[in-house]
Amino acid sequence: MKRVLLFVLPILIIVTTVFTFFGIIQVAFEKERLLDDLKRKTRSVAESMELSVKHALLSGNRKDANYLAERFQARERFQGCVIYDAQGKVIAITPRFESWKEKEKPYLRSLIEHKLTRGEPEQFQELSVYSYILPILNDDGTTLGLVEIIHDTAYVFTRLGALWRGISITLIILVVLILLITFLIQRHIFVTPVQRLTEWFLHFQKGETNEKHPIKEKGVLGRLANEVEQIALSLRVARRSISDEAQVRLQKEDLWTESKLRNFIHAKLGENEFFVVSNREPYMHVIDEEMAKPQCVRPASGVVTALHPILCACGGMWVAHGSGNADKKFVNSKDKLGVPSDDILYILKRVWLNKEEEAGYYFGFANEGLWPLCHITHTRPIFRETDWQMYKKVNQKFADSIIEELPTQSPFIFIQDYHFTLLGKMIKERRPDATIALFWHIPWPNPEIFSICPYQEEILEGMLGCDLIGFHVQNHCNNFLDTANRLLESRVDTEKFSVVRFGKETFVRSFPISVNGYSTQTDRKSEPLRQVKKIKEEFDLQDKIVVVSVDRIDYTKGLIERVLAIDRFIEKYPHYKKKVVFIQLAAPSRTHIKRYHDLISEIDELVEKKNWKYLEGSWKPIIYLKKHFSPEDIYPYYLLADICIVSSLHDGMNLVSKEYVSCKKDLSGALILSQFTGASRELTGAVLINPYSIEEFADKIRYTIEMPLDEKKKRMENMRRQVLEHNIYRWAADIVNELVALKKI
Ligand code: ADQ
Repeated sequence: MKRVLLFVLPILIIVTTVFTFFGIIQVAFEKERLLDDLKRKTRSVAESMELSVKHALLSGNRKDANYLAERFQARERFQGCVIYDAQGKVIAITPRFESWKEKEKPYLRSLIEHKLTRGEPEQFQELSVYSYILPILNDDGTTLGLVEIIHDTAYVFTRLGALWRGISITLIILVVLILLITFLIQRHIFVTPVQRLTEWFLHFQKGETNEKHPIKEKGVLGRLANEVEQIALSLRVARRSISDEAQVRLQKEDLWTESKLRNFIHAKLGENEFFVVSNREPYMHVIDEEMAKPQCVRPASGVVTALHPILCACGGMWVAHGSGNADKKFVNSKDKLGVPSDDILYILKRVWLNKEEEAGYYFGFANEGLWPLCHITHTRPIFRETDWQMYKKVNQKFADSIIEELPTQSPFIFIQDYHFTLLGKMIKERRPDATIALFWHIPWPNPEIFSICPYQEEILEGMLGCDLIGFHVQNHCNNFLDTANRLLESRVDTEKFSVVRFGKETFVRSFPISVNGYSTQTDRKSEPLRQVKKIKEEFDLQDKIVVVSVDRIDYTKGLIERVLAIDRFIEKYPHYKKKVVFIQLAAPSRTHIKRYHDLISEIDELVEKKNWKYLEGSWKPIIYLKKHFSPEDIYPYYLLADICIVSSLHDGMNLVSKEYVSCKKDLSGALILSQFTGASRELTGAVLINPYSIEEFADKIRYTIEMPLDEKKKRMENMRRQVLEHNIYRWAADIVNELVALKKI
């Protein structure tokens, strides 16, 4: 409709202007004609009365004069007659014009004297009238008196009004006709053929043959369709051959690499497109307060760390919350952008949330409710009805945003984490052909703990809309199956590891997430070593044992326990004073939540207190670097760390431990790892700790420092093998493989 208007608007403007112009001319002519007509009529009435008035004046009979004037009272149109004597005095007047007498008429004397006629428009009360005065002459040429005929001119304007109405109605009819005809023409020559073409493309995309749905268009559009058909066919052939080649190459390579995953995805998914949905976006545009210009940053998030290399490998679309304060400046009209900006590999679609939505869905329900519910850290989950309503609304918003992107052929959607428990069901209801997997990046609690959630049923139902649910470790899978079994009317198949509800089956599997071999993230090999040197000089680390930790500031990561253990370690083994330095890289996160806000102050105070306690010269035990680092900035810290400590109180996997291990190509370094991380199941070469046991933790620090070099090497070798063989590409491939096997895409 917009296009029709755009096309027809200039025509309408021209037609209306021309019509109005001619209308004005026509009305002006008509006015002239009617007024002339009126004047003529008035004059002839006056002349027709001349003789009768002359007799009345000569006889001096007022009765006759009154009779003549009163005859006008009954006339249909508003008319009147006034008879004057030779002095200009009124001797008879039509009663409806009685007050006309009071009107000053300085011209009467001159008319009488010079025997002149006068015809002029006049005003009578609110009326416009035309007055015509004729002198009545005696036979000897002297003036006996005057007769005045007054005629209302209103009917002229009524006629003109009617004329305007007629012109306007004709114009409206004309405009409507032009619109209608244009609409029909454009429908016939443009919309219908394009609709037919679109339909044909849809059938073509689904691979339906040309005999069943031939191209009906002739002429230019027909030729266009033929060209597109050729291109589409070549694309399809190219894809098929890529997928065949991929199958062959897959069989040759052992270790999972970016290119192997790309081949694998092409081979397995063929033409099915790949979509990832997460709350956190892989790239944020933020305006730095100091620099005052937008910067592109990679958020500190395990989910982003894991998923980004996969999207780089196989393309597709990542749908996420646009949370950067300058994000809107970098998207196109469909809220999308290609990333990474210097070498575009996939599409990022940003979904916008207002403050209330973000507060209720993200900070409220997801991070004050589900996050503490799933992590056993003794932080009480908070469930507010308003947060839950916002959480549902935002899930629906994401569902709508994804559905409008889905292609006709069964797409593959990979949902991330506890922010989107309802998304699987919402998408499945509208696109049952979509294959949906959900990966749960945090732990899943046992049924007793989960049952405190007031919305347990809707959450489980939402998750079971997916075809596959993945957890890091088998224990979380078992907890989920127990939860579905106990809290929902469903059948759990313990052989197939699936949940069946109302005939819909959802498979539950463990897929331990990993990293992509962290060292490959920077191209210039000399740069990190230069950075290592710089950091060592800056913090005076030359002859020190360096222990590094890298975390988001979160109560699940055990930062407080770590500082207490460091304190105990120095207290118990004081000969390590000035010999060991603990570096903590800490990125503030979820700072709008009070618990996180308080935690930041608590850590600040504790670090300050402990550093003060042991301060000796320029040495202090803890170097606390509270900010967000880019992966390239973290890398040199991993390189220089003799030990890395991960002391989470509860963690789905923990990628920092795997990043550290994958950086240690020379097999140097050692890992102290909490037994409550998913990673502790795989990284058996780590020194395991219970972060709640400060005494044991402190001892394990000493134990690791004093561990013989050979043993350290062996342990590191063992952990590196595990991480390299089970890297992030393998993780993605395992999930896709499982889905293909389950769904037979
Ligand atoms: P997270 O809780 O975010 O992830 P984690 O797995 O340790 O935890 O990943 C954190 C990521 O952020 C790492 O890539 C790390 O390098 C980065 N990071 C940490 N501190 C940083 C800093 N100061 N500056 C910049 N970057 C920093 C969730 C679950 C985990 C699970 C992952 C992936 O809680 O259990 O391992 O998802 O599934």
